Amino acid sequence: MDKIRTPSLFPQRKKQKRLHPPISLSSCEVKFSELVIFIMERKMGVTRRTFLMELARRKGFRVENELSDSVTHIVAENNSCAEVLEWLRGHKIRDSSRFELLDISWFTACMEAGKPVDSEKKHRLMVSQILQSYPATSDTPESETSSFVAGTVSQYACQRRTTLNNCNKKFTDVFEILVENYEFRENAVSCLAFMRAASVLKFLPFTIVRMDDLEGLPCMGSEIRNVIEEIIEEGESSQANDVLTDERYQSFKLFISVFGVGLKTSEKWYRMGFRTLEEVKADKTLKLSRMQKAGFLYYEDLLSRVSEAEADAVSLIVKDAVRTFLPDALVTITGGFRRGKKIGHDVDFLITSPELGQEEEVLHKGLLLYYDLIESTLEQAKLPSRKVDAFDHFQKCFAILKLHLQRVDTSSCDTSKESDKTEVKDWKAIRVDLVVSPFEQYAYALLGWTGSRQFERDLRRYATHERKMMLDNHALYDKTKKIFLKAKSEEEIFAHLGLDYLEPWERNA
Ligand code: DCT
Ligand code: MG
Repeated sequence: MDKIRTPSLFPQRKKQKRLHPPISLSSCEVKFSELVIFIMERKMGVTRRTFLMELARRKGFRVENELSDSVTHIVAENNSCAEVLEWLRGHKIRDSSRFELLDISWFTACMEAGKPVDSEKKHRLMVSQILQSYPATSDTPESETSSFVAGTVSQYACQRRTTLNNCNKKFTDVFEILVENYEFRENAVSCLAFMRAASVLKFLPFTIVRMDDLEGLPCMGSEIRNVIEEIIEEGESSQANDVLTDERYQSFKLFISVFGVGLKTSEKWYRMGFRTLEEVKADKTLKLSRMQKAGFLYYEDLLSRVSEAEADAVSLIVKDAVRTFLPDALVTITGGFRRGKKIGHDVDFLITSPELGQEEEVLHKGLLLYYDLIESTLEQAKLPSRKVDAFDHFQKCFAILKLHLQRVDTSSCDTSKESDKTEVKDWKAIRVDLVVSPFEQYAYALLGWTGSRQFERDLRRYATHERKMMLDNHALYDKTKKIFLKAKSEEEIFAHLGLDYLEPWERNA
C-alpha cells in the first residue's frame, strides 16, 4: 500500500498565491550532492513544476532546470515509462540507462523524509528489458513498451530478453562463486538453483534493493533468498566468503584454470595432496595428457582472456585459412563474442559449406600451436539427445592458435648486447573452438553454439516440457507429429518452438 498522500502535500492545482517567496538556486545550500533531479514539465505544467523545484531546493536537493549531463534522477507525474522515453527521444536522448526514471511518488517520499530515499519498485517507471538496454527508436511501436510485472517473468531464459546490462552484478557475482563451489562438490541441485536465480537477476531491468523486490519472480527459493538478504543487509555474503577461503575451492579453481583439466583431474590431484600448480608441475611421475601439457605451456596467455580485438584478428585468420580449402565456406563467430561480450576465454567458430568433405584441412599446419580433433559421430545421431548438457556429434577441434601481435616496439633495447639474447615474444596463444556442421544443420548448430549455457539449457527444457519436442544442436523433433522440423535460420527454430525471436545479444542469460 502506498501510504503517501500526494494531494495533501502538493496540491495538483496550486492557487495563484505563492506559498513561499521564489528562491534562486544560488541561495539554497545543496545538502545532497549525490543526486541531481530533473522534473518533467509534461502533464504537470509550469506552475506546479516550479513549485516542486523550489521546494526540493529549499530542502537541500540539487534540481536542474534543464536536462543537463549531470542529471541522475528524472521525475515525472502522470506519465508512463513509454511516454517518458518518447519525450527523452524527442530530446535526442537514446540511452536512458544513465537515469533513474521515477514517479512523483518517489519525489514526495523524499520531501516527506527531508532527504533522498532509496527508490522502491513502486516508485520506478519500468519498461521491458529490451528497451532498457536498447533504447527504442522513434519507430518502435508503443505496444512494445510495457510495465514490468514480476509475475509474468518466465522461468525459462529463452523467454527473457537478457542483455549484458546486468543491474544485479553484486548478487550474480556472489552466485557465480557459489555455483562453482557446488560444481566442485557435485551438488547438482544447488548448482542449478543458483544458476537459474542468477539468470533471472541478470534479466531484471532494476537493481534489487529490498526483499520485496523479489516478489513474484521465479526461481527464488529460500536458499537463494537467504543469500540475497544478507547481501542487501551486510553488503556481502558470508557463505561466499567462506567458499573463497576454502582450500578445496581454491585448489580446484587453480587446477581447472589449466586447459585440459576438468573436475575429474582436479579431484584426483586434490586427493593426491596437491594444492598448487607448482606442486603438480614438480611431480615428474604424473602423467599429463597432451591437452594438459599444452595447457601448462601456454598457461599465462590462456589465463589472460581474449579481447574483442584479438577475437577479430583470430576471426580473419580462421576465415582466411578455412577459405583456402573451402572457398565457399561460411565461417561464423559463435559463443560469447556473438552475444556481444567484449572478453572471452576462447573464440568459438562454426564452419559450414554447401559442399563439405575436406574439413580436416581446416587444421592449417603452422597456424595451430595445439589441436585436439574430435571426429564427427553424425552417423550415430538419431533423435535429438535427451540430455540437456549433452555434447553434440559435430566434428570439432579444440585448438590453441598462435596469434602474431602487432610489431613490438624494440627501439629501446636494440643497442644493448643483452637484448640480442632476449627473445621478444610477439605472439599470444589463443584458445579457439572450431565446429564443423553439415549445411542443413547449420541453423541448429548456430543456435546451440551461441549460448549462453543457461539459455541453451532452458531452450531445451522449454522444448521438452512446453512443446513436447526434442531439441539439440542438430535438429528439432516434434514428438506429437513424429517429424523432424527443418530450419534454415535461427528465426525459423524460434518459430517452430512458438517463441518470440531473441537476438544473440538478448541471450546473455
Ligand atoms: N555450450 C553449451 N553447453 C556446453 C558448452 C558450450 O551449450 N556445455 C555452448 C554455449 C556457448 C558456446 O557453446 C560456447 O561455449 P563457451 O566458449 O564455453 O562459452 P561462451 O559463452 O563463449 O563464454 P566464454 O566467453 O567464456 O568463452
Ligand atoms: Mg567462448
